[in-house]
Amino acid sequence: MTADDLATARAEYARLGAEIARHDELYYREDAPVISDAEYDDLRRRYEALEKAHPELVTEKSLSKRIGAAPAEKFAKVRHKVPVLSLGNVFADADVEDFVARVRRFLGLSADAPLAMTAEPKIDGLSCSLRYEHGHLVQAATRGDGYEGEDVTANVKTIGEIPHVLKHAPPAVLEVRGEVYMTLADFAALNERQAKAGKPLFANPRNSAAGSLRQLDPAITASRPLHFFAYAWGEVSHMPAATQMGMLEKFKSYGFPVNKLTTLCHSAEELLRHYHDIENHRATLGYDIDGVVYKVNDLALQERLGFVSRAPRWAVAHKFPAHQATTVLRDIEIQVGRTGALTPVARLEPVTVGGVVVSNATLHNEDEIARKDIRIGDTVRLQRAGDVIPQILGVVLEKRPKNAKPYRFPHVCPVCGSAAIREKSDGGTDVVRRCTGGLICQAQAQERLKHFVSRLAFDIEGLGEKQIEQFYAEGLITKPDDIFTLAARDAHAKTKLVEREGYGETSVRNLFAAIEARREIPLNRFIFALGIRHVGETNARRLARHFVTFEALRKTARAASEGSEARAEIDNIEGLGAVVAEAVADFFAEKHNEDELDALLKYVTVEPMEAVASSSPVAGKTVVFTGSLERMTRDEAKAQAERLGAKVASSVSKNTDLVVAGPGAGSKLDKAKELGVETIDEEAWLKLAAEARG
Ligand code: 9MJ
Repeated sequence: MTADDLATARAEYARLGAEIARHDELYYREDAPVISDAEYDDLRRRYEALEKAHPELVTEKSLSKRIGAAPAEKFAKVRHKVPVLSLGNVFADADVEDFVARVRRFLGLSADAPLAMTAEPKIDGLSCSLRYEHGHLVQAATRGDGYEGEDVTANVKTIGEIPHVLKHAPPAVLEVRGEVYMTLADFAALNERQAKAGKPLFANPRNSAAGSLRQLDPAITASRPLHFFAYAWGEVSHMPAATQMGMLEKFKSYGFPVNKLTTLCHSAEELLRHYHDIENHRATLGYDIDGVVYKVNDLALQERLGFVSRAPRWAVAHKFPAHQATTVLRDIEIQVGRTGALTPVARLEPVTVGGVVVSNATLHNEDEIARKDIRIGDTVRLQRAGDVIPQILGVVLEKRPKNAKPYRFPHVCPVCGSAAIREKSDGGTDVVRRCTGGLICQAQAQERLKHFVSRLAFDIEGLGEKQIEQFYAEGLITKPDDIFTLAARDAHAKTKLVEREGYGETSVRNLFAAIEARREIPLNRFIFALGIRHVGETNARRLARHFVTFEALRKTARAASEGSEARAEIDNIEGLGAVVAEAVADFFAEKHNEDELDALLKYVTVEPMEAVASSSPVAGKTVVFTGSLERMTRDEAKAQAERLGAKVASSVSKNTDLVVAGPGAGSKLDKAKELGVETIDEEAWLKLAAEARG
C-alpha cells in the first residue's frame, strides 16, 4: 500500500466518522433523523471495514473507542411500587356539588358534618415520581401507563428546583410526586431558539416540558429550564402528616416547591369560589394550568374512600371550559373500528382552537349528525377540551350554503361492503351502526391487530399502528399469531425485512427482540389484548384477578351459556355484571376466536396473575355483604374488602367464602346457611379488617 492509499483511507475514515457522529446527533438528541436505518447501517459498515483494513487509523477518538458513543437507545422501565393515580374530570359547577355529595354519602356524613377539602391548581405538565431513600434522590420516573414509567433520573437531576438531598428528617423511603413544567416565557424563548436553528417548534409548554425531560442526553434537559411542583406521593415508609395540606407543608420543609394557590375549603360553594378565582387569575400565573384539583384533606378519610379503578373517590379535577372556534366542514368520512363500529369523522378546514391546529373532529354517530342537522359545506362550531378529541357542537345556520346536502349515513361498510346494522336490544336500538363483516372486514382485522400490540396490551416496541398497516397490506401479519412467526418466516423469505424502505439491520433486530420479549405476558394484558367487547383495561384486570390463570378463565367462559352457573360466576365478579359476562361468553363461543387463541398460545406463555401479596385472611376469598351495615356504608364495605384482596359478589353461591350479615338480612343469609357458608356480623368483619391491616 502506498502512502497515498493510506492518506485516502485516512480522509475517508475521518469523513465517515464525522458523518456518523452527525446522524447520531440528529437521531438521539434531536429526534429528527434524516437518513434511513439501512443507510446508517451502511455508513457504520464502511467505517468498520476501513478499521479492519487499516488498524493504524484507529485512535482514542474513533467512534468505536468512545465509551458511551451511542447513547442508550431508550430509557429503562421502572415499575411503580404504588400505581400513579389518574383523576376523574368534571366540567360543570353542578358536578362539583355532586362530587362533594358523593363523598359525604359514601362516608355516611350528614350534610352539616365538617368536611375539609384542598383546592390545588392543576398544573399542565408532565407527572413525575421521585424516590428518596434516607433523604437522597435515588430514582426519578415518568408516569408511563401508571404502573410502569421510564427512568429519567439523570435528567431530573438537572432540574434545579428538585432537591438531590432533602432537609428536615424526611421518612427513610419517600416517593414524592408532582408535575414537571415549563413557564410560558421559557417556552416562548425555546421556540424562538428552535425557529432560529430551523428546528421544529413545540406545540405548547406541556409538550416542550415532556420533550425536554425525555431526552436521552441529560445535557439537553439541563439546557432547558424546567420547574416542579410537588402535590402527591407514592411509597412512604411512615407518613409524616395526617392531611393533604400537612403533606404539602412537609414537602415544602423538605425543600420542594409547592403551589401557593392551594387552599383549604369546607364546602362545594367555597371550592367553586376558589376555582373561579383561580380561573380569573389564570392568565397572570406565567405557567399553564388546565383546572383545579379538589382532594379530601383528611388522609384517614381518603383511605376509607379508596378508588374506582385507578381514580380516587377522594379527588376530582375540575377542568376549565373548553376552547371553541368555528370552521367549515369539508367532508364526512367513515372509520371502521375494531368492533365494527362505523364512526363518522369530520374533515375540517384547519383552524386553531386554544393554540392547537384542528382538522378532524368526531361526529359520534348517525343520530348525532341528524339531530344537529350537520351538512357538508356547513360552518360548524367546534370545541376542544384538554386532550380529548375535538367535538362538533352544532351548525352556524346563517352561513349554510344553498347547495349543502343532508348527510346520508351508509348502510353498508365502506371497507368490506358487508351490511352495517344497528343492533336491537331490550333497551331499544343501538346508536352505533356496525359492520357485520367480522374478521373478513379488513378494517376490523387491522384495528384488532393495532389493539393487540397497543401500549396496555402486548406493547411491542417498533410495532405500532403504522407498521401494522404496512405489514397487513403486504399480508405479512394478518392475525395475532403471525407476529410471533415473523422472524422465522423472514429468515426464509425472498424479500427480507431489512430490504424494505425504512428498515435497517438495527431496527429489524430490535423489532424481533421486542417481539421475543413479549412471548411471556401477564394475564391482564393478554385478556385486554383480545379486544373482547366491554373488556377494557380495568375489566381485564378484574377478570385476571378473579381467574388467576388463562385456562381457568377460558374454561368458565366456554361454559358460560345464558343462565348457567359459569355465566353467573362472571356476572358476579365485582364491577362486571351481565353485559360484560355476555360479551365474554360470546367471544369464547366464536369458533374463529377459539382457533386464534389456540394458534396464539403455541407461541405465547400467559403468566398467571400474581397472587395478592397480602397476609390478609380474606385475600382471594369471595365475600357477600347483606342486610344493613351500621358502622359504614355498603359502598365503603365493598371497597374495604377489595383493598384487602377479597372479591365482592352480589349474590350467594357455592363459590362464596364469607357472608357479612347485618340486621334485616334475608334470603342471602338463608342461602348461606343452606350452603354452609361462614357467616359473620359487621363487628367481626371490622375486627378482621383491622387485623388484616396490621
Ligand atoms: C396537578 N396536575 O397539578 C394532582 N395535580 O393528585 C395536582 N395532580 C393529582 N394533584 C392525585 N395538583 C393524582 C393527581
